[in-house]
Amino acid sequence: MVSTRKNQNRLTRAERRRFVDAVLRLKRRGEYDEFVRIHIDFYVADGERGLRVAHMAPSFFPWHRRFLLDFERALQRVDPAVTVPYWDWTRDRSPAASLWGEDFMGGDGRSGDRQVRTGPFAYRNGQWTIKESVTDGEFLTRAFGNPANPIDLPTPADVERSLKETRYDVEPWDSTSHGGFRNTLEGWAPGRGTDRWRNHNRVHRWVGGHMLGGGSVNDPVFWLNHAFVDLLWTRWQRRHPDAAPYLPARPPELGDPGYERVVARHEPMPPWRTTPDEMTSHRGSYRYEE
Ligand code: CU1
Ligand code: CU1
Repeated sequence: MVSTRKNQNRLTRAERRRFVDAVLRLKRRGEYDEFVRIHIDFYVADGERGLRVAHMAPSFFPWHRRFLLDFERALQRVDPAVTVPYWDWTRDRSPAASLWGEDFMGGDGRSGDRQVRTGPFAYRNGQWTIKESVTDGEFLTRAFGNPANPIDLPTPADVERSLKETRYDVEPWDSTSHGGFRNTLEGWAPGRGTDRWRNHNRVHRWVGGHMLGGGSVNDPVFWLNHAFVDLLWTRWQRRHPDAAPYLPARPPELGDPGYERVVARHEPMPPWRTTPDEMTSHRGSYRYEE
């Protein structure tokens, strides 16, 4: 069955409640924390050794597509009508947006310890204890707008610059790749200050708290951000139908900095056997209501 992913701002009250309830059910069963663990384990940066499959790499998009599909299927085992909504952060830019309502994601963290105090994922409401994390603390944290060094969410123009890129990715296939859709949308940029975080990365930075780094799945808004990132991949493909859908086509050779560090089009993406090529289209699994 092909399911439909909707813009979070168009969900009915009942749809919001069912999404939240399904997430809370997975949390109670321990399944949610398995997703958190996988993401932490696969958070490998340029400077570290080994295969980089999830971030700072060409397979950023297909890896997260598979990751979201697994999560969506877990949600649907709890409630078959639920899908992962997307958050278009170029439009819903305010901390007052319904996204952050008491009945959905809850709001910002308080000053001081940055603890989220409202909504279903506030520790004090009894259903959301952080178990798998790279930092200490049992409560979910957020710091909207990065108060120590203020930033805004990415704009439509920021996304447009990325969608205009004619190549999927470019050498050296990491966070220093200059140009290409993948790195400009994943959002690693050179320089200093807040300009270093673009698009996808800037959203993690704007939400702050747990959304920074490997433990970001602890904040359920992670899924809504990545559903939009996934939709933007689809839009890029639509815009560039003649471009190679994924690069590199073949594994980088010995002597290349990408050798045994990045996944080529027909190689498996751990922890699965799925290849980027198999994730290039989502037509058989879900569609986006735009
Ligand atoms: Cu990620
Ligand atoms: Cu992310």
